[in-house]
Amino acid sequence: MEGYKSFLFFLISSLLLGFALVIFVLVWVLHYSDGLAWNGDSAEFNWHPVLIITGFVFMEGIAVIVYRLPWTWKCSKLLMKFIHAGLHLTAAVLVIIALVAVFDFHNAKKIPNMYSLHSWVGLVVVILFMLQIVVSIVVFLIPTTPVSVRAALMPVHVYGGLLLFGGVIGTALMGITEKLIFSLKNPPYSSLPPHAIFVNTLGILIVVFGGLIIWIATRPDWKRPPEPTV
Ligand code: ASC
Repeated sequence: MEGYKSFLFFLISSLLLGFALVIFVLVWVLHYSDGLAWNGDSAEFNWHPVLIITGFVFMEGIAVIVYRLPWTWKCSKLLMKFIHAGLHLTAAVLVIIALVAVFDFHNAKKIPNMYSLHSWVGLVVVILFMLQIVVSIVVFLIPTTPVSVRAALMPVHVYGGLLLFGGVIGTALMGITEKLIFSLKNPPYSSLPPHAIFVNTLGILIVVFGGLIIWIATRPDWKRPPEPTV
């Protein structure tokens, strides 16, 4: 593999950053906010950022680059497909729970649903993500799908996956911003209290994580070597 050391640097950086994202969101909700519970209150809302960042940012990021880990190249392509799909499906479950948490919290508090740009873009991303999963299982996992169809759809699958991953990151940044504006009143967000600095930093780390994952996923030299289609 060309540039193995550089690959390892990007991989280890993105793994460390991914874990840091999960720690940051947990510190945000457990230390700066009202913790985690399923009680129709702010602690229930807090599942939303925790599950989105764990599932839709970190787990998805790993799912995107899982074929590129050189020590998996001796594993069968089919096994790697199951791991790739399994990470996406697990992320999908976390995302659904994250959405239920936010709707349930809004309804309990009589807060309107689906008015913000965050919610509009987020819903489109979630719907397209679910569509990508269903289409990809049919096209790439069901053995009877002709190779010509797989080959035609592969660029759309790769582009769609990266577009969705970028969409998740943009949506997460909007969600973080609106949550800070809503929740920081005294002292306000504009006075930049430690809570705001901490969560702004989380937003920056999400962008850097996304940048690393997209870099790893788009280096042609780091692709899994081709083999007969499974
Ligand atoms: C697959 C698979 C590939 C591609 C290829 C078409 O399902 O394992 O390597 O699709 O056959 O691009």
